[in-house]
Amino acid sequence: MPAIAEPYRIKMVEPIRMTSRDERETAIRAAGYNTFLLRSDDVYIDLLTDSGTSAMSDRQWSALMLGDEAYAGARSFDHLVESVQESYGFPYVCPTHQGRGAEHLISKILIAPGQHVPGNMYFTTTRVHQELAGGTFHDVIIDEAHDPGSQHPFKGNVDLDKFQALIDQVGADNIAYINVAVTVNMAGGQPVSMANIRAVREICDRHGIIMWSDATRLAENAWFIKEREDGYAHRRVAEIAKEMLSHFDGITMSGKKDCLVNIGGFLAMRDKRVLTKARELVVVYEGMPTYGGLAGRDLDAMAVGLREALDDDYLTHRIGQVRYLGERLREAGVPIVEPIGGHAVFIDAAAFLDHLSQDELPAQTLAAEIFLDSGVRTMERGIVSAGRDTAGNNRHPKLELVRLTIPRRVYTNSHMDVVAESVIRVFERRKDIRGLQFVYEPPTLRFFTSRFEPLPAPIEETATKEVVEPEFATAAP
Ligand code: PLI
Repeated sequence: MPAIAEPYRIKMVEPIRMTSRDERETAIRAAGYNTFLLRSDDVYIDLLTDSGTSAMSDRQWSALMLGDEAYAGARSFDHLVESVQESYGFPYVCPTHQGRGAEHLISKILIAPGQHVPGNMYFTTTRVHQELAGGTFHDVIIDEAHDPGSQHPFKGNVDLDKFQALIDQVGADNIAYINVAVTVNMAGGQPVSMANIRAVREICDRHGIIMWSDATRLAENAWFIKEREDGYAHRRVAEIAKEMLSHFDGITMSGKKDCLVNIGGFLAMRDKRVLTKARELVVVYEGMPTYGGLAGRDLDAMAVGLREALDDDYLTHRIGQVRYLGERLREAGVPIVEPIGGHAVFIDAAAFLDHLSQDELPAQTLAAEIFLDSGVRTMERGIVSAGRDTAGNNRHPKLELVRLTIPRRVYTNSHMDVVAESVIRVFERRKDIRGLQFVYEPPTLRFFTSRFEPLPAPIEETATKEVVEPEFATAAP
């Protein structure tokens, strides 16, 4: 495989700071061992998320300067609508401040309390909005998605039997809609095949079920179809993406990923009645229907970014960089989710720290340890992210992962080398790592703001310590 360089030149740089081990210890303690609560200035390489962290192009910065900041009827809105119509094929668009704003509105529009919402694995904010609207989420992803080692090329696929079984069980009328995410974030950035999308559409048509997509990473999904699905190798990603979206009634979009902007989102749909309802709600929760909580300049930057994200060369480099990091880790024996996904490398924290139980929070612990080692910030995607069920019990997801998420167009492969070396160092001393416990837990989306502390050392270890370091006892106040 020939080397692939960044398909862009760097025009502006942002300095980042290296820190000492002492500084990192102070920082992670102050953050309650939660990487979400670290200050960005204390982070060396930030792989917390690919959301809103992209570098914009010169064309996007130019578009920003042309933003129309009129309160109503801004031409920036027209630019976004034109871009969505041309690239995604939906006639109607309702902007929102970001993806979860769109999820909030569509959940309120489509879900009647007591209804069911199948989806190909949950996403945190999506499920919360479905539940707040009175819906019950059902995971209908294929079993392979829950197996970090499975090499299935489309681990994001909907399991058609599970979907049909749910219809048989609750009745099509009690299904608000099906939400198909492309790609599936929580499964490791895994794609859905075109054949699967078509098959889901057929079931929906047979039963009169509405079919929406969380299209947040649709460009990356389309690239995987080009790479892996028969008949698509010679098509442009932009065409594949449009074909994918042609099967859906509508999409929720977090522009912060595959529209290459730092803030923004929208709903796009075919049904004018849904647009009318979205417009009724958007004025209450977000802003006027032509800006939806965004500045005109944000709409313009998004209109340009969503086209750029569908470029074949950009995507080949983007997904190639994620793969570069993943392959370095795999070669060193670090357990990762395979195949390597589109936006991130996911470490299998349960296998990495196999001496910890899931209740000792292996992924949260590993994210804190990687930060301590090198200042690289990653994210927990396991028991902490899964939260509690409606009865208040901890959910125990099958996947207990740490996500190394690569921002778009931001880092080079030299950064990826630093990250790989750090993870490998932590892997080599993994047996010495102890777990964490909660000291503060908010009622919803707990991963954002929970605080933790290290679990106490086992009795025998404490006893040994007291013998070796007796001054501990005397130094105490
Ligand atoms: O962060 P928002 O509100 O713009 O988008 C919410 C959202 C919806 N769907 C999916 C698949 C997401 O990944 C997503 C946000 N993801 C974040 C913030 C992430 O770090 O992955």
